[in-house]
Amino acid sequence: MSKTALITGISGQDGAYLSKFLLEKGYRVIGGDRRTARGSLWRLEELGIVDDIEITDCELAEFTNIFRIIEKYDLNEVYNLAAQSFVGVSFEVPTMTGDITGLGVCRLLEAIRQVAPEIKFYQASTSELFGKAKEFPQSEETQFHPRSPYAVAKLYGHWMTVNYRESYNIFATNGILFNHESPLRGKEFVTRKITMSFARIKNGLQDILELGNLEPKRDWGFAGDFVEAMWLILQKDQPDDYVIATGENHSVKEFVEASASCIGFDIIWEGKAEETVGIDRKSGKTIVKVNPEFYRPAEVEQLIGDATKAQQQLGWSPNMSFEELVQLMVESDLARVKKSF
Ligand code: NAP
Ligand code: F7E
Repeated sequence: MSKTALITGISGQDGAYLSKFLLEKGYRVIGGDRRTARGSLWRLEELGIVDDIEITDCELAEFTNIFRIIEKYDLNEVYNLAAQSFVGVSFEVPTMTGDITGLGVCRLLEAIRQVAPEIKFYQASTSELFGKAKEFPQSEETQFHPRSPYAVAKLYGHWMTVNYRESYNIFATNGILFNHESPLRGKEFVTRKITMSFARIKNGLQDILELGNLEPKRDWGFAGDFVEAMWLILQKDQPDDYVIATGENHSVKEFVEASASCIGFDIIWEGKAEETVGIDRKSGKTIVKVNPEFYRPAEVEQLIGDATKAQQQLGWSPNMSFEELVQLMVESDLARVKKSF
């Protein structure tokens, strides 16, 4: 018997990769998409799976809507990937972020508790919970210190998931995922902003890439690898929480340098901190400039994950290296830009 899964946030990066993964496993995939802001399903189109998914209205701000979905479908698994997921924006819309990214989790869990408590639930938790990290690398045992309205909202979602597991015996789990990127990453996130801007600069469509703080370090993996961990977490006999990470980190500056090198630029840096510019050695042109407008009110300086538990208990480890990821994203954006001519 094939299983049925609901994925909230179907239009996002992870929604696309997870759908593809589950469809290949023979799942019936119900994709939650919010009607109030229906945008494009371009990611599902790019993966060639848009016609294989049953799209349903799913607005995380609306309890009645969530309740109806849980009642309507005979679901085995729910993957809650929907969120206001952009950390930078969360400082501008803190209450909305709390409502969707935080309370939205409670609405889903409560609907599951009342309607179908046998459903297995996955919450998209995040390394941002570690924020001003207390130890390196971060594991399931590391204390949390969130540094943004987004992270605070995710902290609520994380603990509500634990609470519904402990209070009502629901199979509720958290995947504490470190940053994962891909050619399907939103352009507001720094990795895609870099690869798309360089592809445009290379083709004469843009002069300069403006960035914020170049020093923060992130543990960047490939989204296609990370969605497998989400599924593995729900296949265990007992519900639990897992850190999912590569165990290697790089600064934003290093991501810029690696992308530049893939595309044929050779960056030399001049100036310090907010005055920094990146000059292409070959053309002599300034192609990167720090703009303090992109700095955050509170920064997460450095994250690096310890995924030993996932490795030992789920048999999960990442396949794609940092260098391969950068190359994949650069090549994909170059191809997109060329196609647009
Ligand atoms: P994403 O591309 O930003 O996708 C977010 C999804 O949430 C989109 O489909 C969006 O729909 C939907 N959404 C936003 N507000 C909603 C609402 N009010 N009701 C229903 N749906 C709503 O994020 P992602 O990178 O795929 O990440 C998936 C999840 O993992 C998110 O919860 C994120 O916070 C979390 N996470 C991500 C990472 C990472 O590195 N990617 C790491 C750890 C955790 P629209 O298209 O309509 O906006
Ligand atoms: O920023 C710095 C920025 O927005 C990474 C989300 O998926 O991963 C993501 O959150 C770093 C930060 O991702 C720019 O200050 C510099 O230090 O790509 P980002 P994020 O904040 O790490 C976590 C795990 C999630 O859970 C989130 O949902 O890059 N940075 N200059 C910049 N960042 C952006 N976006 N734009 C810049 O121009």
